[in-house]
Amino acid sequence: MDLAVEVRLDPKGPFKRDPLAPHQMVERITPTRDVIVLCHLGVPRLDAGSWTLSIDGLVERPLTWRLNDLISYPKAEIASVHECCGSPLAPFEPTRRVGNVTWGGTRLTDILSDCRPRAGARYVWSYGADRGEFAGAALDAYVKDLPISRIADDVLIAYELNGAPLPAEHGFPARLVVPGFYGTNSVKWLTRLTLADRRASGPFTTRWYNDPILDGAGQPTGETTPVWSIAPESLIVSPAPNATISPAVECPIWGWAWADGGVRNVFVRADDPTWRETALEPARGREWQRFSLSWTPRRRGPVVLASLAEGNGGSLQPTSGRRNAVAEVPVRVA
Ligand SMILES: Nc1nc2c(c(=O)[nH]1)N[C@H]1C(S)=C(S)[C@@H](COP(=O)(O)O)O[C@H]1N2
Ligand SMILES: [Mo]
Repeated sequence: MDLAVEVRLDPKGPFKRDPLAPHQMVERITPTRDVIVLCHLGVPRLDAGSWTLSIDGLVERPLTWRLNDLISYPKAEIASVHECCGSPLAPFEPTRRVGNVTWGGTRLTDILSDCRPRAGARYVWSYGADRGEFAGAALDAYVKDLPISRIADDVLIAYELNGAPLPAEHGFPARLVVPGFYGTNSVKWLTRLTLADRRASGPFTTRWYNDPILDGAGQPTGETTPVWSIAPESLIVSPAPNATISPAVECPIWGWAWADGGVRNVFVRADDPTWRETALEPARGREWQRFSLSWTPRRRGPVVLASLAEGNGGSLQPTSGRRNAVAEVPVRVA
């Protein structure tokens, strides 16, 4: 019989930290105190000495690691955009809960190869130690999944955020990090991974976090797609909303853009309807990319600035109706 160890949650119930406003996102690496926090069920307080991570399911050799075992593997460091896709109950609402952080940890491929995955394994299910109630559903654990093909890249079991041990609210002592996927997939307080031939069956992988696929006319096709890859997105850091800009003087407009797979163009709209191409730095790993444009306002009055990213695959940020919709920044030329 399993000895059910009671997990202490503090707080018990949903807990979050709101992101910086876009005009405050001036740093390339978001300081830990400003990184978004999203906990659906509460914050488990886990003891590093007794924490374990088990891998089971479609493997030749199920294994369990303690934190010291995990740390003894070569440490990988990855800087990556970290973005919440917003509430699963309002999946199309843009929230811009985003930052760019560095993670340190053990590559999932390194520990997984010790378990010798079986040929039929197609998905990795990941379990968090948190449990409780979400939107009326009672949950034994927070469970997500990802396609096994993804982990060849850079999926980590992270034990560091921005060079320091993970704070409790970010998943202490260790969490999954799936760079390029929305934050919801990066399971915190990770205790178990199961290799399977199908997607996980819990509400966070079936009922929520599946977007309807729309047809060319924007009508639902009846099909859904998992909320995995981060869609192209951008935001203007400067100027700030409601700034006053001098006419006929050069005004630098700059911001960040990102997407799973990187961004190849960012366009900015200022005081005429054209989308102007900006100077965009090349993608560096999975970090967000800086874009800039020098704009000289030609007329006085209110102007609404906006930026639009184009992913490397060619898909454009939509102007409205989706979580990655174009954001507008109203300013005044005077
Ligand atoms: N175990 C567990 N992992 C979780 C969550 C959770 O509620 N429980 N929330 C997810 C969501 S929705 C997001 S956006 C990210 C946020 O990570 P952060 O709080 O470290 O920024 O964690 C994900 N991992
Ligand atoms: Mo999230």
